[in-house]
Amino acid sequence: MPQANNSKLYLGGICVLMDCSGRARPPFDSIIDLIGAGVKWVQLRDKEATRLAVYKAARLLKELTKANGLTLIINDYADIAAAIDADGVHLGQDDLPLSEARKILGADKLIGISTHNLEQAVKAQEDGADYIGFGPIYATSTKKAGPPKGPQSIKEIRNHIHIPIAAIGGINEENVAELIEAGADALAVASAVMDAEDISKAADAFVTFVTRLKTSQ
Ligand code: 3NM
Repeated sequence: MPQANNSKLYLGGICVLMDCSGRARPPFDSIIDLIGAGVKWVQLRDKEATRLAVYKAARLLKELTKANGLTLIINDYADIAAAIDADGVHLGQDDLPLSEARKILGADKLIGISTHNLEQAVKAQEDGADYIGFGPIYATSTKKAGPPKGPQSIKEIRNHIHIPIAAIGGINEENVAELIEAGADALAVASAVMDAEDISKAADAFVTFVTRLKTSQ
């Protein structure tokens, strides 16, 4: 089971991006379903809400994730992650440099970085990231993320990266198997879960499927 080098937190399986940007459901609507389905890692991502709204949502999620043993990562905002004592922050290439986020969060918190090519992935690892996101693997409408790189890209990245790799972008139940086969530790998923009519059912299917794939590896 992949773990961050500085903690015992779980960094494998599926990471559900609780992406609230443009989605009608508030995060509290879905977190109970995700917990019930056995999801162990969530990331709060809202590119549209005010920082105050993100902070308030994060504070509530913290209570629920802590009580149920989930890893909670806050997208973009190291200060909010620190304020609510989240497990860590996920940074993009245009966010605060990792070294600055580390000053805010300290050595024990997780810092993940979105990467889109080998150079960025290696740099994130050298800078002390605890995991990388790598994508987009497939076409996605959740983010303007450039052309899809395909599952083969995970194989190439895996040869150079020893920290956990979360594949991201257009992931659904049909393509998880080839990504795990290619060497992804985790699958970061937004729309396939958050846009599902039944979040609980969609998340449960992912968890069951990914657990089966991982244990048969
Ligand atoms: N980052 P969905 S792709 C947030 O390539 C994000 O870094 C990406 O959403 C990257 O599962 C992406 O709906 C969107 O495709 C993921």
